[in-house]
Amino acid sequence: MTTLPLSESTAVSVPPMPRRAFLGGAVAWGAGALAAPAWAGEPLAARMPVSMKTPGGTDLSYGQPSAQEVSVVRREHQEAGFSVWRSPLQHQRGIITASGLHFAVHHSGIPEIKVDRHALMIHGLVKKPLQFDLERLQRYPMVSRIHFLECAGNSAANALSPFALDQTLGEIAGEVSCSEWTGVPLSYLLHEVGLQDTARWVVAEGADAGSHTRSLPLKALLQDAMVALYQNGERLRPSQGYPMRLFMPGWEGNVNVKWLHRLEVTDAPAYSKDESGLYTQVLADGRIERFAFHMEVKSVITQPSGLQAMPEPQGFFELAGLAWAGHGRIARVDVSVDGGATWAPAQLHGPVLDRAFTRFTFPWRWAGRKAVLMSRAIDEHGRVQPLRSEWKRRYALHSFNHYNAVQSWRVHADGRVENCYV
Ligand SMILES: Nc1nc2c(c(=O)[nH]1)N[C@H]1C(S)=C(S)[C@@H](COP(=O)(O)O)O[C@H]1N2
Ligand SMILES: [Mo]
Repeated sequence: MTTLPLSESTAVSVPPMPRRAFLGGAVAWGAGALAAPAWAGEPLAARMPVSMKTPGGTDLSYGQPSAQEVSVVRREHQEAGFSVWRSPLQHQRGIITASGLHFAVHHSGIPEIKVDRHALMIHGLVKKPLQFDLERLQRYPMVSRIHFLECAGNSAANALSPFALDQTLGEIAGEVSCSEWTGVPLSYLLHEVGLQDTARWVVAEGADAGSHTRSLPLKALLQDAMVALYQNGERLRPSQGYPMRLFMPGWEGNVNVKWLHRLEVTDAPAYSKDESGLYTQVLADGRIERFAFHMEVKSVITQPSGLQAMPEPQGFFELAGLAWAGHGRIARVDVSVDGGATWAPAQLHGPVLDRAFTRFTFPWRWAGRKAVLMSRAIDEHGRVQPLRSEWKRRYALHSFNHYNAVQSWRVHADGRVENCYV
């Protein structure tokens, strides 16, 4: 046996925190933040945590978050008979949403699907209709991609309510999440069934009680769609469409049909109930927008955010947030701490992925006075997140889908943080 030489014998120096984290000076920590601990001077043995004195407990066969994190949960809202579970984005750090916290929208509840009795049928303007059960799909080559998913109606209250509701970020804008999705590109399956010359659209239907149905243009599906089987490395959760869902990166949530069981290739849209009503919207000039699939460029400051409190009466605070865009990558996020009077670029943290959450931070020295925090994302094509007033000018008074306006947080002098309109 040979022993490896210890190579770490030279002095080690600690790299400094990034300069820009200090806003050109020393960090103004609040009083007490760096005070000496109460036990300073005690012998080491006296400070041994209780947990080191007895053997620990057992683990679970499927892991759970710490019991002390019970407040980090989705909350259900019933809306027009739909069940909407919003993700607590104010607790998310990093670009992947924990699967158990992924937002969910169920129009007719979660169907109980027996995987051995479920199959995806592809028929219509095809040469050879086929059925694909999970076992069969499993044998196709798969791709993995990290993408956000956002409900068209996310942030609807900010669009509709004449005054800003005093709620958490999750309650206001928690109908968006980001996961790694793994599945079979739809083009492989469409290749297998063969398309007829007149094929232009695909009508996707879910196996739930309301038979959730959307028509999608074939050309875009061939480029980007997958039949997703896995989310964050494990089989889809029932909430996300177990055992299979359609996934179309960057497009409004409702086209990502869960519990997918039928794709009918057609020459025209089906004009199904929801796509003729709910998922159309009235513009300010009275025209109606339909089949507006892409979700627009958007960002939110996650920390601090609605109903949170600043941890110190004043001092250094790193603002953190998430940005995403349905047309591609995030190019820049600007932050304002003075209600939009001045803006400065935030730091983007990699990886900056196509149609995925991108994390950003912004160093701020809070003076302990009233402030309004805002973030404005810009995508790689130069699309800029609008102000609320700009968004409202584009749409009719009662339109609420595709709301992507800048989210503003008022920080009160006492440290309370509250949703506000600018
Ligand atoms: N079959 C089926 N698919 C569905 C829905 C549904 O109710 N039934 N809801 C849609 C809506 S409105 C949204 S926003 C997304 C939400 O996906 P998630 O629940 O996985 O977050 O699923 C879509 N797919
Ligand atoms: Mo949705």
